[in-house]
Amino acid sequence: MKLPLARKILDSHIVDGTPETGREVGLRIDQTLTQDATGTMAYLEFEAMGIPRVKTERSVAYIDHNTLQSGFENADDHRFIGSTAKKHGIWFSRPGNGICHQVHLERFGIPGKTLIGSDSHTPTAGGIGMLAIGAGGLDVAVAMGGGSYYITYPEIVNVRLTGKLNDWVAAKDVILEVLRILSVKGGVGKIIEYSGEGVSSLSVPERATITNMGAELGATTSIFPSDEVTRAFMKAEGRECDWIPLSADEDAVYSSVIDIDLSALEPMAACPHSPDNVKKISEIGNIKIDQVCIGSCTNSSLLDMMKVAYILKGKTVHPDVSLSIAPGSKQVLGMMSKNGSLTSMIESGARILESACGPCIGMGQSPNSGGVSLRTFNRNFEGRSGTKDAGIYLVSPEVAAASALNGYLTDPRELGKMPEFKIPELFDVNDNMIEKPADEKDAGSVKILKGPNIKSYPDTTPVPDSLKLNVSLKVGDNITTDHIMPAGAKILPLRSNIPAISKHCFIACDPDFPERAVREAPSVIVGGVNYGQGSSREHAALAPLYLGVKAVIAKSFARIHRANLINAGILPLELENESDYDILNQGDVVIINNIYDSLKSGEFKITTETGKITVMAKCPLSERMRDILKAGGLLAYTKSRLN
Ligand code: MIC
Ligand code: SF4
Repeated sequence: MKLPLARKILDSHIVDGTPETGREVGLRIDQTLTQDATGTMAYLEFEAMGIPRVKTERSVAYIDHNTLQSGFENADDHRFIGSTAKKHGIWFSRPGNGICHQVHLERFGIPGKTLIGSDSHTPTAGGIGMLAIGAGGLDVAVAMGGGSYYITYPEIVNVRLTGKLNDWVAAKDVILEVLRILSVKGGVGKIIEYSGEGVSSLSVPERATITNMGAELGATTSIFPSDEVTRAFMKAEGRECDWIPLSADEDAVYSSVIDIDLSALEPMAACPHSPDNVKKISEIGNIKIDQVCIGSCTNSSLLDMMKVAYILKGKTVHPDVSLSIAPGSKQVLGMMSKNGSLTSMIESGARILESACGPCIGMGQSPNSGGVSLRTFNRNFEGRSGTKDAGIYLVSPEVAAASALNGYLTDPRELGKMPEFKIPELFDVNDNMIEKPADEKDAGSVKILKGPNIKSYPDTTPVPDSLKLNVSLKVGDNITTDHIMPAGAKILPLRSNIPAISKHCFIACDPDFPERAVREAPSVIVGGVNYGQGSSREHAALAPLYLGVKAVIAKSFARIHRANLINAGILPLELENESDYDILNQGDVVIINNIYDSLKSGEFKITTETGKITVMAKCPLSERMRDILKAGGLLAYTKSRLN
């Protein structure tokens, strides 16, 4: 059979299971990455497994999310991660060095290798032909310890690109078009593989914008071939030796094909409050704006920054607009300062932020009440910016910069002909902010530095044979992990303290939930379609676990969150009949009997206490998943196997 590229990499890494769509397979993982907001928990889990040194080819710990230090917590977490990394064989990218995905692409990613990261935008590395997947922290901890990473063998969807982008139309518009076509749940169970003659016209950072935001499709990952463009990028990074050519077989067989003519695309925006609410700028019109934020792992490369600087040069940001810019890495920022881009930005009145996630995760720059903010980021979920009633539009850097000058949403094609932006053949490589781990012989003397806010992994219990549960919450469709476990400057410092962070669980939907859940424990949550979309944060499973949630009954689940629930020992039950959602209500009491038999058959019978209502739910589980649930979660399962 003629194979897609993703299949070639997947199949060469399978260590358990058979490559059939829908079946669970275990993959050998070559590289891992963590960021600080999920990393503390991942390293506590790694520590709990008692493995002295990582067994991967390369593991890297980044500090990029929790960089606002308004108390001791984040600084303590940075020191904990730095010392753990040093001891256990992990490379450490210090705060200030940049956003994990940008830096990983620059310095560590390798075509054809597998990478899992405790961040949903890990697929950014698919831009250089790496098979890069977002996962929960515990899955990353297991992979660091040499364990396999399990996924459902995905379908491979081919996006065939033809033509070439017109002036001022961007890679962001390509992924917005894919989101418009497929929606935020259209990628679940799929890998999106790009091919076609249009690929060669896209640079690596442009490809990475597309694979990055493929996370918003719910896809397992996205991938581009590794070609001469990839080679030039790796050479510019001084890593040509890591390059290999990779592509799909000619006439490879895909589960479906989407054709996109790059030359037919226009500048677009994802309107509030979902990344798939995509419209053309020309359709939305010249709405007045209050804020523009440029940066994030989606759009913070040197090319993006040079385009923005060109647009801003010699002009002033509109008086009604606050413009902030966060370059993606120290490498990008350094090169901008040398080529004058930074000067153009500063002189225009842009507020330059450190190279980190910043406003993307609500770490500062929350918009004014009811404000309209244009952002080059990847998520515009309600409230994520820190201002609940703000309207966030996701746009390209070109749209963002042109609009910041005008004070209203602007089609950048109004700027006329676009010059050619020449990216240097060699980048300024300086890894002075990446610390090597201690040699194995010296690792014993490295002390782990743990601050008082760092609490251990919560207790879990094996799933019992029957459960009587209060329905403590009922929510609607497309509930994001930002609803379940909000981020932002106030809550993020609690990521290493599950008892404290659980007090904020679901407060965006119902401020009384945390107290009620404790009072009514054990309990179950009822949800709609695509429950748990968005981030990989396992806190969206660990906080409910801590509050006594034993199961979630939903119409369907997002991939990473479903895995995180199972890893935490919580049952993810999918309604067989979506209309049964209407008959389950908050305040009901439900009984689930014969759970051990149901774990085997995958069929669960849920009855209300009165016996009047019975609904059926499915929960297809591999033998491994059943054992994880019976052990009380992946950590307990892994520990028992290591023993
Ligand atoms: C995000 O963009 O939502 C985050 C913050 O990067 C998350 C990880 C987290 O919650 O720490 C993600 O995408 O996985
Ligand atoms: Fe950071 Fe935002 Fe990227 Fe998440 S999406 S990794 S918060 S820049």
